[in-house]
Amino acid sequence: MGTRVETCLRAGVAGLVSVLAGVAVGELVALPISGYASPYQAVAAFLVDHAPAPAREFAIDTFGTADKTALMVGVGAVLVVLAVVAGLLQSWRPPWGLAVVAVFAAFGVVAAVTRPTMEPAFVIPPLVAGVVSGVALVVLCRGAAPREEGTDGGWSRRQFIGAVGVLTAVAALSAVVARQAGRAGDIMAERLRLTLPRPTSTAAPVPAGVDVDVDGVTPFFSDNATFYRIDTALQVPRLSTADWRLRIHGMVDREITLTWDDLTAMPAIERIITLTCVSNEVGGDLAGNARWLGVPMRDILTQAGVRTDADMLLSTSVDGWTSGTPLADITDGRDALLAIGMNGEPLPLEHGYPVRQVVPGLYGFVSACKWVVDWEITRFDRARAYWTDRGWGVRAPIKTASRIDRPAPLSRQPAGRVVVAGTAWAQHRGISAVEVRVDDGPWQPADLAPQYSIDTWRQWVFDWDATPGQHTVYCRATDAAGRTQPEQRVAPIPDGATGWHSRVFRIEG
Ligand SMILES: Nc1nc2c(c(=O)[nH]1)N[C@H]1C(S)=C(S)[C@@H](COP(=O)(O)O)O[C@H]1N2
Ligand SMILES: [Mo]
Repeated sequence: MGTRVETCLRAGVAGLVSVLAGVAVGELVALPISGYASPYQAVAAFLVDHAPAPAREFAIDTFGTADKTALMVGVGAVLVVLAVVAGLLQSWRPPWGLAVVAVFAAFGVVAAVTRPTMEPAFVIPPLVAGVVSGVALVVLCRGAAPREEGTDGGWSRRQFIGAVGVLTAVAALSAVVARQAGRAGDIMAERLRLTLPRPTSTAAPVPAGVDVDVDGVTPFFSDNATFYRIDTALQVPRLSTADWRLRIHGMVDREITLTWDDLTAMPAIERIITLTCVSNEVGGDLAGNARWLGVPMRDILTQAGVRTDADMLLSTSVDGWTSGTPLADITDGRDALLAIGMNGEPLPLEHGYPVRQVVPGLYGFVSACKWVVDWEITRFDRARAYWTDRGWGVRAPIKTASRIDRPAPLSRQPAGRVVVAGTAWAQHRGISAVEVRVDDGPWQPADLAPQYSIDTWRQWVFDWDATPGQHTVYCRATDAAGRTQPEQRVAPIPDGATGWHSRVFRIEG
């Protein structure tokens, strides 16, 4: 090979691998900062924002829905050309190659700081990318000049190829890791962009007073951020709407597979439903109430045509967890939902994004499958679910529960009026009464907040005329069928705790 050609080749390759390694390391550094800190994406987004309208329209017309991919490829192509140019310049007119890299890094910084989602740390990845590219470029170009008779400094061909190999490995490894980990950020970004369908039936209006006007009572609505979370997932599944499928099979007339578009094309309803975990001890807080948006599960079962001898829905999540739900509880008219929205947003990732089940009246472990991807219509005498295999119950309707939320346990209160208040639930039956007992005294009725629906919890308040000394206060609820919580303490396993909740208070004299 002619020395001149080889020199050009070496310079170009030096520029290319230096810049690619720098960019890949920059992407890697962006990961822990934020899902929006990618300098590559920032540059692409910056170009979109600042492109003249005709150019943008041309791109959309030409590439259609592939315009984003086209943009990313385009940015990559420009980067490759500039990298080669930087290598050539740095070899013959140093430090002009370095200057090209510096300009490009500066552009990355500008793009990063003008993002609407900007955080100060966003400047770090493009700076790191610039430094890595620059150092690699200087070192590699110094070695790029082939060793000639009478000159010094250049590397042997073997040395040069070795250095290029190392940088290529750095670039490839960083790119792979960044891409894998970036998926998580992609799903979060997808969730933020997602628009949910409008419900064809909205939840009944929430009457004033469902939240009693007393501090320290669990609010009627639980926030998505603080909603209790229970699952076996070590790593929250990352399932995009594009990848989501629900396969419905087993004892059905027709096997069907729903996509996200199929599901969101079906009429969705919005309902307020209180979810509860069977693992609650007496007085436990593993319960939450949210406004859910979803497609009635029975509508989907109807599409598939359930055979009459089936009695169980075995649902499987993308990470392999299973729940077994009585088909009767899904088809009896209650609002069992294949949910896609929670409190006006797409489901949070930890709560089952993009699709989960919510069945009023049943504990979560037999009904509330998150990240659900598979429905097998089967029979209880043929199939078992995750927790059933580990000693928990098979059918588990939620047991009536009531809890004292305030005052705090063991708190000191002045004698006189002490407001005791809390929450009670008996989903899909409803709460008809809550009573309070002080020490060995008589049971006295508490005031109930309005009942939103039989599927939601209900707050209660009791005005206690407290006398000095230490007192134990008990509560118990009665469901709409007239059954009062039993005193007998039973552990959560296998199908839910029973017993009265109590708290001890010191009343000052
Ligand atoms: N995929 C999956 N779904 C699951 C679980 C799980 O471990 N994996 N746990 C269930 C249990 S025991 C409960 S109580 C509810 C809790 O739902 P949340 O975390 O949204 O409050 O999810 C149910 N759905
Ligand atoms: Mo649970």
